[in-house]
Amino acid sequence: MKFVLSSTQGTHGFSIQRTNINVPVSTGAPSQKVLWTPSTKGTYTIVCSIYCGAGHSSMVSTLTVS
Ligand SMILES: [Cu+2]
Repeated sequence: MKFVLSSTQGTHGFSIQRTNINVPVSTGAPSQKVLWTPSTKGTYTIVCSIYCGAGHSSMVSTLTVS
């Protein structure tokens, strides 16, 4: 699985919970590429791990590995 990460506004953190993936992503920085091979099926929660202002707490998503 490959994630290509960039930010159009501010600094954020791309974190997949229950893994050691936690990558800062900043405006103007080159895209971050993250490769991950899940070893366990299931649902993973993705959060922004760096406080980025209003809306930070709503920056949550899920990823299902089947
Ligand atoms: Cu944030």
